[in-house]
Amino acid sequence: MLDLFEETLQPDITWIDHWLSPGAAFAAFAKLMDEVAWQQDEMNTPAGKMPFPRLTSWQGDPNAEYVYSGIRNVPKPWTPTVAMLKGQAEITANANFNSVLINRYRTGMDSMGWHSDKERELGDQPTIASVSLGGTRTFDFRHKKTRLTHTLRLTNGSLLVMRGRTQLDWAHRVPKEPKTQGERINLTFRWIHVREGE
Ligand SMILES: O=C(O)CCC(=O)C(=O)O
Ligand SMILES: [Mn+2]
Repeated sequence: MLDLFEETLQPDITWIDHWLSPGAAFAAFAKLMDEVAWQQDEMNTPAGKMPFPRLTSWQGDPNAEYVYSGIRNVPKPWTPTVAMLKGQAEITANANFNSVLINRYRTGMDSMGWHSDKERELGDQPTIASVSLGGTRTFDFRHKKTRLTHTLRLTNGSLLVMRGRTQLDWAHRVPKEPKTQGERINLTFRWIHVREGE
């Protein structure tokens, strides 16, 4: 039955352009470049360890631990600009967040491959608020069964809220765009369910 309604399939999202004014967005971008402890993490591939094609940092409440590449990680404490954006995102998304993954795309050759945010700690139907700052990048959704795709352009100061079945039914990515100039920072605010007694 699914394919009869293919053209109406939509991820459960809200995208707000100009969520921050251009001035506020560029000010936040400049502060984050400075205050975030950027890391160059590595992934395991059949060819050995490779650097991720982006810089990353996790911040959050001290108990909001997450498992990433099989390793249990404690997030770094909230820095002022990240805490300010978290408060604003919580109001707009009408949700609470205790953790954020911050990604820095240094050029159009930095990227994030197809994935969905489905770590066990997030639960089945997480609300995730994604703030974009700096250069505009393409963001693709692909339906897991039909392969139908939807494309957004995530602009400076925009907010994308993903909720409901979005992570269950859709994958998403930020593809490489060799012609794109300009750095971009993205923050995905999440709620990590704390595992008691482990
Ligand atoms: O950079 C983006 O817009 C997406 C980041 C993302 O998907 C993630 O952090 O899981
Ligand atoms: Mn994601």
